[in-house]
Order: sequence, then structure tokens, then C-alpha cells
Amino acid sequence: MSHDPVYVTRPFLPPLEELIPDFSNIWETRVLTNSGPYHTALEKALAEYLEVEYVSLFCNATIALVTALQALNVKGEVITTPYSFVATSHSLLWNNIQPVFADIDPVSLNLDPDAIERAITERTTAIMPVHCYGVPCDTDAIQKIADKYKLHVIYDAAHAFGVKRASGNLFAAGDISVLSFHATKVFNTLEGGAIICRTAEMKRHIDHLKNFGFVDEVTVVEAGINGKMNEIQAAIGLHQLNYLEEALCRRRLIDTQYRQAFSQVEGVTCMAACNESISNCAYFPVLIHDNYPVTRDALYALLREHNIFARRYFFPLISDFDMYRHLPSANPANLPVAGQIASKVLCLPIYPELSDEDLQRIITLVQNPSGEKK
Ligand code: T4K
Repeated sequence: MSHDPVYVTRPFLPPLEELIPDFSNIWETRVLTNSGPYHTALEKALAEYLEVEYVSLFCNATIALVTALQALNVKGEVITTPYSFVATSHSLLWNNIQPVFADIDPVSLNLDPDAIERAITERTTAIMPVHCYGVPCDTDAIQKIADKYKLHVIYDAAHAFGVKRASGNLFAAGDISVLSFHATKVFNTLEGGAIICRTAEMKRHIDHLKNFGFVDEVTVVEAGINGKMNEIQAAIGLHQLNYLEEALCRRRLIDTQYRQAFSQVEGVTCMAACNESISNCAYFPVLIHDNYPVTRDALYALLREHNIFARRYFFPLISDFDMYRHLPSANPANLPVAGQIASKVLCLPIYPELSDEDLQRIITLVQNPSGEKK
């Protein structure tokens, strides 16, 4: 029997009929963008939901990262992780900053604080860690290093929307956190993103930077970019918020079922559950070890044969792309843990509308890749 394709994710959308009155309103008023009422309302709603004071909406997280670095006037070298989506380090190149890759911790898969400290040079001005898969970085250790060497910290929190942490708000860590609201994320506005910062003055600065540097009709203070979110996206975001808890619950249920199913499968490990945080279950990465019956890539291919499109996030490492390979810090000998993890990882489908039947098919294939009758 052939099945519809199952992708690593499928964007959640609110019922269309709920959106129509807001779309009609936007059509009528002709306020389409440039900080309209939906934009203002979503910034306020997100600040409340995330329990932070200052949120600036963006057209996507990549432009938000580029802007965050501008806002802090970051130059020279920035220490970052090779185990991420390429937008993380691209944002540095867009600012003529040299990325310096440091290795990751084998459990959290986030930047290893010791490796960060070893990578510091006279040119280092900031650290750009990623809360990879929504797992919180060791923010205390990172802040200690930042304070000791007087460095900025810009968190790429693209995966972390909806993550709660017992030991304090994750988004209060560092100078700035950047969220992504891309279609593939836990909370989406089709495309979109946001910067969370700590002061009203910084928010003002960021809001100027995302609007070409305009301060008022006749004053441009710096070379800003067009990073604005439009009204349709903001309206969708407001509706998405109403469904967020439901969507997170379904994700957590799928996460639990995968974990239970794989607990006895030799050669497959799941990410360790982080005791002090409530996960957003944005991704479901598994590591496929040498004692599993087939290789990671063979499992990836087997799933594809069954119309299941798992993804090898984050393989290749950013540092292995040709355009980054020449950097001294990109040497695989400098990044042994990241290299190991990238060769073993497979992200399985997880999204609110994943059916029980499809979930079971994925589980069965992972449990028994050779298809032998048991
Ligand atoms: N920092 C980090 C750590 C990130 O992971 C990302 C983005 C960023 C920064 C930058 O954020 P943004 O500037 O995008 O806001 C996807 C996403 O495009 C990307 O946003 C995301 N990270 C990355 C991890 O994944 P691809 O190239 O794998 O996407 P794609 O098009 O192959 O989508 C994956 C699957 O999702 C598809 O097979 C089907 C499904 N899908 C996707 C889209 C776009 C849908 O069903 N509908 C859709 O509209 O990068």
C-alpha cells in the first residue's frame, strides 16, 4: 500500500475561516506593513507569552541575527558552533566577522563552554551559541566566560520557542536572543523571526535598524536593512498562539512514544531529557551507532523508500561546507564531537498532525530495519 509522503515536519496552521476576518480587515484598511496594528499586537502578545519585556519582530531569523550583530557593533572574531543550520554562521559573514568554530558537548549538542574558552583570542568580541533542537545551552557557564573576557553573547534561539526552564527564563540569558518563526518551526508566521533584547534603548535601536535606519520621516541614522514582518504574518502569528499549547502537547506525546519505542533498540539513542527544562519537542533527533544493524544513511534511505523523509540535521557540519573549510577552526581535529554526532544523527518526523499510523510505521521501520519477521 502506498502512503502519502511524511516529511520531517509539517507546518501547523490555524483554521482558515478564523483568519478571514483579520485578512478582510487588512484588505480594508490597506495597512499591510511598517509596524501596523497586528505587528504591535503580536509583539505585545509574544512578550507576554515569553515573559520578556522587549520583542522586535522580523521577517526571518537570519536577518534578525545579522541585525543583532549590528546592534551590538560586533566585529573581529565570534565563537560559534559548527553544529547548526548554516544561517548561524552566515550571519557573521554578512557582518564581515570571522566565525571561529568550537566543539560541542556530547550530551546537550550545544557549544562546550571549555571549548569556547580555549577558542578565545585577542580578536574575539562575542559568542554566538545555538540552543540546538531547543535544548538550553549552559547559559551560566557561557555568561561567566563572557563576563571574564568582556564578550557579547547572542543566542541563536531559532529552535527554542516554547522552551521553559526551571532555573530562569532562557531568553533572559545573554545580550540578545533570536527566534525563528519559519514554517518548519514550533510556532510559525510562514516566515518570520524576532529579537529579544534587554533594554528599551536597545529595542529602539533594533527597530531603527530593521527599518532602513529611519528614526523619523527625515532622519536616517545608520545603514539599516528592511527586516520588517508584514501584517498578514503578524495576524497569523496571533492566531497561532491560541493553538500553541495544544500543538506542544501533541509534540510531547509523539516524543514520549518514540522514546518508549526506542528504549530497547540496540544502537539507537535519543537525546537525554533535560531535567530542568520543559522541552518544546521541536525535533526528534536520534543517534545511530555502529552496533545498529544498518548505517545511519541506510536507515535514512530505507525510510525514504517508504515515503518517510527524515533529515540529517546537522550534517554536514557548517565547518565542512567548502566556503568555511579553509578556516583554521574548521579543521575536523578541532571538532571531534561535532564530527561524530553529525555522522550519526537522524531527525525523525515530529509535528502536531503526524498521525498515529504514520508514527507507528516510522517506529516499526527503525525498530526493525532489515524487515525480518520477529
Ligand atoms: N538558526 C538556526 C539554528 C536555524 O535552524 C535556522 C533555520 C535559522 C537560524 C534561520 O531561521 P530563518 O531565517 O529560516 O527564520 C529548514 C528551514 O528552512 C530553516 O528555517 C531551518 N532553520 C532549518 C533547520 O530547516 P530546510 O532546507 O531543511 O527546509 P525544507 O524546505 O527542506 O523543509 C523541511 C521539510 O519541511 C520539507 O521537507 C517539508 C516541510 N515543509 C517545509 C516548508 C518550508 C512544509 O511542509 N512546508 C513548508 O512550507 O531548512
